[in-house]
Amino acid sequence: MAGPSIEALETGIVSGDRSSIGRAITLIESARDIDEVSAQALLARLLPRTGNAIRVGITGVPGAGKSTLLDVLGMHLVERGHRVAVLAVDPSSTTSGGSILGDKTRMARLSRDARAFIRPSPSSGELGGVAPRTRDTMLVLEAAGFDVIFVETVGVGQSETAVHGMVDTFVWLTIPNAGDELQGIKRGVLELAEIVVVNKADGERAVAAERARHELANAFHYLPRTHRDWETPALLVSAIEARGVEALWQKVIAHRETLAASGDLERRRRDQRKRAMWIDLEQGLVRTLRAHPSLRAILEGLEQAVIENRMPTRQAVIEARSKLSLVVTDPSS
Ligand SMILES: Nc1nc2c(ncn2[C@@H]2O[C@H](COP(=O)(O)OP(=O)(O)OP(=O)(O)O)[C@@H](O)[C@H]2O)c(=O)[nH]1
Ligand SMILES: [Mg+2]
Repeated sequence: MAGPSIEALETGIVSGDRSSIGRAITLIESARDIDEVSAQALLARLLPRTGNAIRVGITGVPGAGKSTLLDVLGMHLVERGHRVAVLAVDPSSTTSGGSILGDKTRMARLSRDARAFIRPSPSSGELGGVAPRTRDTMLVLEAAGFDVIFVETVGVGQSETAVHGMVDTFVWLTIPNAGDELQGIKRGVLELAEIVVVNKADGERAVAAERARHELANAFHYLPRTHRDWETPALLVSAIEARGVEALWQKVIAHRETLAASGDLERRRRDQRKRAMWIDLEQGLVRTLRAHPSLRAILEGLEQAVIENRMPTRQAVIEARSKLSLVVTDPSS
């Protein structure tokens, strides 16, 4: 991408210039190697200015009201002096194509507010590529002075785990329904949820919402804790009527203080960085292997042998690894 130098971008970002932020995110999301190198050089310079935001993940089934809630919560916070960013992690956004429009219309007020920044999911498709880019984008926004960052994801596949791996507090949003509330929870979410929120507690649904909240609060009382000093609370909100929003924010702050008090906030972030590096490296290594000129043919041969059932799967893996170690010790082979 021809454009301003890394130094100029850095200066622009630090002063909060939106077009510099936009350019940096474009670099981060680019699939070109040369842009990747520039993006990482930029991040390396920005790193000392990162880490100051309150990072919150929010997940829930499609239509639970995540974007609507973030619009009111985001406005609530900017009106109290915060600068708020909302990032989306949506591994399916390339196929559905609806996420950008949805985000802009559901966050109608926040998306027009100069104190806020909304970024839909990068359209690189696979979650493996989306999560590291969202993480990097978060760092750019922190360097630009955004002090509250929300990461919204629809609860499909591994997206919750990916988001949990980049935030301080993980919020699970649900809506009242007739049956057993716990049946609506995916197993993995039980262990991750640090705050549970029942949305749409308004109109005819108000009673069912309170019942759902009560059931969930009970359940989380008996479930293993996410942290020894924290019992996952269950709250009621109505995003449409902007009710329960300050109470939710107070819980976010309380959770963060609980983590910080024991040193676990810093430990969590250190651990997140470590994991992010290894996950990214593992995926990157496989891509490198597949593209390697002399390994490619060997891997394709092994793959074919496995497909045709001429070779056990693990034997193919063992052979691939021994060929790899030859390449590593003698790169010219
Ligand atoms: N009655 C009521 N409706 C709500 C409330 N919050 C959201 N909705 C409605 O629920 C629908 C979905 O809201 P969104 O905010 O787009 O939900 P989402 O969870 O972001 O959806 P995806 O991004 O598609 O996963 C919209 O029609 C909203 O108007 C609420 O508090 N009460
Ligand atoms: Mg949404």
